[in-house]
Order: sequence, then C-alpha cells, then structure tokens
Amino acid sequence: MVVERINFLKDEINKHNYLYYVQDNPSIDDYTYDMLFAELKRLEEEHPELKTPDSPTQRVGASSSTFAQYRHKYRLYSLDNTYNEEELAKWYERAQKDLPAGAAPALDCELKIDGLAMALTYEHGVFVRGVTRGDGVFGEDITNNLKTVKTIPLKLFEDINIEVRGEIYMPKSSFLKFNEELERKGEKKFANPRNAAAGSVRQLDSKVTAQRDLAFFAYSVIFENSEKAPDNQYDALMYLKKIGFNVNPHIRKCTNIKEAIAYCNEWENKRQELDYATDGVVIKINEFGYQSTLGYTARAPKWATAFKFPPEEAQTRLIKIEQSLGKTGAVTPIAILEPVFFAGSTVSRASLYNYDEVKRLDVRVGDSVIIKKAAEIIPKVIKYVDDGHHYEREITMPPVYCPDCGEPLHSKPNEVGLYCLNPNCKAQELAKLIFFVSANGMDMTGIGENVVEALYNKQLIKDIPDIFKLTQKDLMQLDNVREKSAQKMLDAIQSVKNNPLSKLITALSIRNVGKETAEILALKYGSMNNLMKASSVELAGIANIGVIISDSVCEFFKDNKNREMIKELKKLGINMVQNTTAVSDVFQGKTFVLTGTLKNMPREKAESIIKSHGGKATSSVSSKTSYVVVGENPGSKLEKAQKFGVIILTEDEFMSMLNNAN
Ligand code: 0OX
Repeated sequence: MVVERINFLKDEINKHNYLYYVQDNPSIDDYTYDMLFAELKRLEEEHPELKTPDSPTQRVGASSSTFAQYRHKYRLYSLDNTYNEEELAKWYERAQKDLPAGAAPALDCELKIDGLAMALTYEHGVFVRGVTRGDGVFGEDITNNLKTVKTIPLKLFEDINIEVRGEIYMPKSSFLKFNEELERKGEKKFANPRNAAAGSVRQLDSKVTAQRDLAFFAYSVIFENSEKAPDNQYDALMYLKKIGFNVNPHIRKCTNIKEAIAYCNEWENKRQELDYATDGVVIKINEFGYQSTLGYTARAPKWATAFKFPPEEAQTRLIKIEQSLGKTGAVTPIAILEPVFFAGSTVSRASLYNYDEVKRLDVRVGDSVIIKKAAEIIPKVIKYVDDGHHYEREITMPPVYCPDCGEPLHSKPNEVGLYCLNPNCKAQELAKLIFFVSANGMDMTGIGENVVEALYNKQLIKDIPDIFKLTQKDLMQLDNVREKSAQKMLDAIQSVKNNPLSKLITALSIRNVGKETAEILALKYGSMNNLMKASSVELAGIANIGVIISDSVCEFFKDNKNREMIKELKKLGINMVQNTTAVSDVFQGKTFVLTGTLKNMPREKAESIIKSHGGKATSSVSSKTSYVVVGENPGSKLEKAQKFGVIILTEDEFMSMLNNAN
C-alpha cells in the first residue's frame, strides 16, 4: 500500500537524517539515501493528498545544538537530484518549457563538492559571520572556527556587502593522514572526508579546528546592493575569484544540455584523480534572469539540479581470504585486498559474507576483483574480472576448524554460516566483550576495542560480569592510563547499569538477536526473568520472530553458563527490566485495543508507545475501550468494536496520532 510505503520512507529518511546530520555517522551511502528520498518524492507527487508537513521532503535537513543558532538572512535551498542522462535532459526540457518560447539557456556546470555548505557574511569586505547550513533556515554560528580556514578570506579585495555560499571540505590526502593519526592514538576514525570536516568545524575550541586541514570552495554570491552584481552564474564565480575566493577550477559554461551531459560523463571517471571528494555535478541555468523566472519548489531551485554519480566501484587484487571469527562464533570470509583509494578512503579489506558467496562469485586468490560500496559502510566484493592473466586459480574451500581454537566448525540447519561452538574459544570471548561495551552494545563511551583487548590479554577480564568488577587499580595497569582516565572509564561502566533491558539483550551477543529483535523481546516480556522462562514455541509465535530466532534465544538461556552470568549481572546491579519511561500524558485515561497485523511496527512496540504516553493497551474490547486500531486481517475485535460503538482507527490514523503525540 502506498500509505504504508510513504510512512516507511518517512521514518527511514528521518532516521538517516539524524545519523547523518546530528551524529555525523551515516549508516547508508548517499546514493541509497537519495534513492529513498526520490521514491518518497515521487509517491508524494503521485498522491499529493498524502503529503504531510512532517515529511522530510518538506524540509532541508536537520541541525544539532552545540553552537548558537542563527537565522539565515537568505534561505539555503537544497538540490533536486538526477541519476542519468535521461533525467537530466528531462529537467532541462521542463525548465525550457517554463521559459519564454525558444529560450535555449546556457548551463553552468560545477563539480559537486562533497563537503558542508556554509553561508559567509562580509560587511565592507570583512568576514563577519560564518554559519552552517543547518536546515536551510537556521544554522549554527561557527564564525570563529571558520576564521581558521585559510581559503576563507578574512578581508576581500573589494569593500562590499555580500553573502557567499560554498563548501567546506577536507582534502582526501589530509583525511588519510588525519585518520592514521587517530588510529595511532587509538581514537575512533572518521568514515570519510566529509565526516572529518564536519567533526572539525563543529569543535567548541577553534584551536582544534585550526589544526585540521580544511579548505573552502565558493559557489554562489548574494549582493546586498546589486550595482556590482553580475547577471549570470559563471560571471558570478569569476567575480568571486577576483575578490579573493577559491573557486573550483573545473567549472564549465555549456551552451546546451548535450555539453552538460558530456561534462558529467567526463567527471564521473576523472573525479578519482582529484584530492577532494565529489559526489556529482551541479548544473545551473546560467542566466540569473532565467533563474528568477523559474523560481523554487518548497525545497529546491527549479533552475538547478544535481547529477549524482553512481555508487563507486573500484578494481583491485585479492591477496588472500582471511577468516574472521565473530562474537557469535560465526566464521566469515574477509577479502584482503591490494590497498586502493576508493569512496573517500583507502580500502584493504572487503566483505565476502560467507563461503557460499565465495563459491557463487568464484573469486580466487590472485584475481582482479571489483569492490563496491553499497548500503553498507564496509565495501563488498561483487565480482572477479577476467583480465587475461593466468593465475593459479585455487578455490578457497570453507575452513573445517576454528581459526582461533582449532575446534571443528559446524553448520546450522537453515543457516549459511559456519560456527565455532567451543564455549571457551578465546577469540569469541574477546569479540563478545568488545561488542558488549561498544556503541551498538551497552555503549560504554570512552572504552574502546583496544582497552577491552588489553584488559582481556592481561586477564583482568574474562567474561561480561568482570567488566563491572574492574577497579581503578586494575585499569591503571594499562599503558597510558592514569588516575583520571581510569576514573572516566569506571564512570562509563557505571553509567550503563540502568540501560534499558533491550540494550542489555542486544549486548549479550545472542545469535540472530539484533537491536530490533531485542526491543521486541524486551517489550513483550518486560523483564529478563520472564524472557528466560519463555518457551521456543511461545517465542516463535511473536510477530517478526521466527523459529531461527526463537531457537537461538532458548539455546542461549538453556546454557548454564549464560544463566549464571545473568544472575551475576543482576547481583552487580545491572537493570533487568524494561522501564517504559513516560514521554507524555496525551493518552492518559485512554484504552487502546490493537487487532490484526500492523505494518509499521510490531504490536509490542505500538503497545509500549501507547503506555509511554500514559495510555493503556488491553487485549479485549469493551464499552470502556477508547480506540480499536485495526491492522491487516483483523479478528472479531473489529466487530465487537462496532457493536460497542468504539472509535475505530486505521493504522495510518493511529500512526498520525502517535506522530502528533511525539
Ligand atoms: C557543491 C554545490 C552545492 C545553489 C542553489 C542550490 C544549489 N556541493 O559543490 N550547491 C551549489 O549550488 C546551490 N553549487 C555547488 N557547486
């Protein structure tokens, strides 16, 4: 159903906006994001009645709040995207239609720098303010940090009042050096130059920003007094150059769309040679007069579009296939590659998923392979290239024994992977501990992989409860750990004791139980005690939990060692219940009954949300029921609701109620 798809897309895009803009930590690549966005936009265009003000298409982005918020004098618009020649040609045709008959507007083509958009204000030629784009209306005032960027002129060659827009970026070479430095210090590396630039300009201490190699390309100018204003984009860029800005040297004025398409194709390949990341080409109708005629949509100018480059692929050589042992004992093949600069960083490892995939791709050591960055952050090997060389092409057979403990590996019914089932396997023990403290586990900020590994190697921790028994003295046995940082770590350990039950379940590395499943289980059972008592049949009966998950959960809790561990964690004061903290009281006094299958979320989650807003969720309909929410294939509760005259809500109506409550 379209409504459901739209709701799904809205939620998904909002989640990725948050990860990208607020956390500086995207979990999907731009291409995948753009595809989601384009689909939502298309569906909303086809069904305008479904467009809501809270849709991500109605705004430009998101912003975080560490710096002073500044309302932009002139709104910063977004860009619509095109992904192929046809779409680009169509965009031009549409623009031509809105212009006087016979108009053949020239186009200004600019490489789309993959950095961060900034608005810089100059008064009498002096740099007075630098603001991030934020959501296009409000941004953050980061003037002091921007003053440290050498390619942002502090004084122009002309005494003029203007606002200049452009992109802050970190050169690829500087990004690589910066990441190497972070790695040496044992700090978290950045995923790409864009994130590194974002992390650098948003430092509260501008001395830190000053140490980062950042640069700026200017791409548009707004004049406070239009006497000097050029009448087209290309000349505006030349003017920016003249008054002291760095303008990208590869801009090109094209007389027709064919030339613009040629420019896009040319740079799709050549961009790899540049020392800055680009993710497309921005094509702008050159004449400002035409730009005014065309105007804007709610979020983007009609006079410009971005031609987005397809996801990057790179060719390199497969040096060897290593076995990686995960926290659940799964042994997976990892491709070790000849290092290649690709999608913003040097890649020397890629995923091969499992040994069935190795067989399917028929990749063998020595082969040339193509790697690609898809939705995942880690690139994957997608195919081997028959480049005419003859190698001793030996098939990599699945391993028989665990690479760490040497015990025989096992396969599981209905699963593709190979598993080490040895409960005392050291690498597994360590992987579990690392995951437990990580951001996706209990999230003990400040305790990284290296710390856990060092503690494990020094035998200061062997299992999860040991983490909570660490003392300052223990931690100070590690290299470079003094009193203060040891105390910080202890605080981090203490701080997770009250994590929600769902987080603890996730952190335990139960096979096949990720974050979403853990949330369902925590909401359904409310406490670790109840969950431990659940039978496999009962678990498998929960929506979104199949036999594989229910078997894994039962297997985990059947193991005496795990039961003992839970007991110990309880003694150590770790929260074992799902406390649903009140978010609001908008549903106070209201009783909901849910019937049928909900498309947007598991029923347990919906019930928990109702409770968190002060409402009650019950299972049977009576005259006291306030609302019955009807999913797909509703049962007899719907008839009962009609009989009692209870308000019946469709899932969409219910969703919008929840959205309003949030
Ligand atoms: C870039 C870039 C971004 C002006 C109005 C909408 C888009 N990332 O390099 N934006 C623009 O132009 C704006 N130009 C660019 N070159």
